[in-house]
Amino acid sequence: MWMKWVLLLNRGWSWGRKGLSMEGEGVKGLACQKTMDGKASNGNKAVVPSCCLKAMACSPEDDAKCHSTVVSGWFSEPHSRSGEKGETVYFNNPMWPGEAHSLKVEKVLFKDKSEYQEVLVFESATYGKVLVLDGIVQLTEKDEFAYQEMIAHLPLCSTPSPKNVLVVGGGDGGVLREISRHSSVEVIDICEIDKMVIDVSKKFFPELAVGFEDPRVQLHIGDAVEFLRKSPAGKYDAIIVDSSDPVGPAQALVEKPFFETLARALKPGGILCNMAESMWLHTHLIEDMISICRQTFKNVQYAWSSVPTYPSGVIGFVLCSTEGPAVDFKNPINPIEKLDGAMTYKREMKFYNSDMHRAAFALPTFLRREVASLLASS
Ligand code: SPD
Repeated sequence: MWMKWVLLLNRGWSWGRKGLSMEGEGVKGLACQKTMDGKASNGNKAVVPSCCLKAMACSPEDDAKCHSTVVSGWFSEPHSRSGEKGETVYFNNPMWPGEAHSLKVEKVLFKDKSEYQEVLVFESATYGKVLVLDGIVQLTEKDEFAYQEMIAHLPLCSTPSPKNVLVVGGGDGGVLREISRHSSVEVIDICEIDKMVIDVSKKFFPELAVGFEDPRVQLHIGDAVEFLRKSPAGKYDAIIVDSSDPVGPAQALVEKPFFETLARALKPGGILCNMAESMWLHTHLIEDMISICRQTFKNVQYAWSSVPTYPSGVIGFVLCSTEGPAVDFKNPINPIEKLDGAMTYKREMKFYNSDMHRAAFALPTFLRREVASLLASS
């Protein structure tokens, strides 16, 4: 837990007398009594569940109640609970302070705590089944393909004939399903830390979990940092990091040592595609990722896609390539339309095509300026 707090501090979070606050973001004044040494103000060792940490619900009474994410028939992304008079009380989420994203719940289908996080599946009124980890929407049946298709094909269509591919995270199987469309691929390693996510996906999201049925898939359950340390250098043509947000189990996945390990595992000219949050909400996080990647990789680019059920309705990707044959990310060298049967393999593609690929790198002016200056300065 201490480690997590140190990492949060490194990314601009700070513990004040009243709790966790994000510099410049105006998230202050919550009644938290934890201190820098990880102790509660009464001197006892403080144990903060990761989802509570995310929700900044760190007063003892809120710790006890903050796991119920469905209140009055609605799921809300900042954790919520019933107040004393039956009213809905929302906690702030440090990843998107001051806003809430809600889906109407028809039925809760599954709720449990794994070793790493709280796992929730519910049937929503308008987005089909929804998978939620530690109170944060990971996918819905209605819009999952926008994310899975882009995070898989942006890298794989940017390299001539990918053979060895690694997925970090991605336990729902959706990214595997997309990689399977590429017949050049011989090995698809996946390293997912939480077996419960895989089991839940197999039970409730068969259209995604179908990805695990491909005989090229080799599943490794464990910590990706450890897995990569043991991987032979230069093994992969492409690595796709399909993680949850960088608080909780996915925290180490946005730190420099992790990117160095990824670069080591890639071939010369190998490609990394990393989930990179929202340009509207996480400019600092994106800037940090780009500067870290710039120190480690030869070529770094930012792309994005629309996903209605992610906060602010968009999600980004940082794409990098290692020293070696040059990669032109913006113009797919391995177009999906020319890969025999790829667009209809097992199920019709719904979002990605070569035009969407090129368009994904078109950045709004505020971000283009930011990215250009980061790439020029490092
Ligand atoms: N803010 C949510 C980001 C979730 C990214 N991972 C989604 C996993 C889908 N395979």
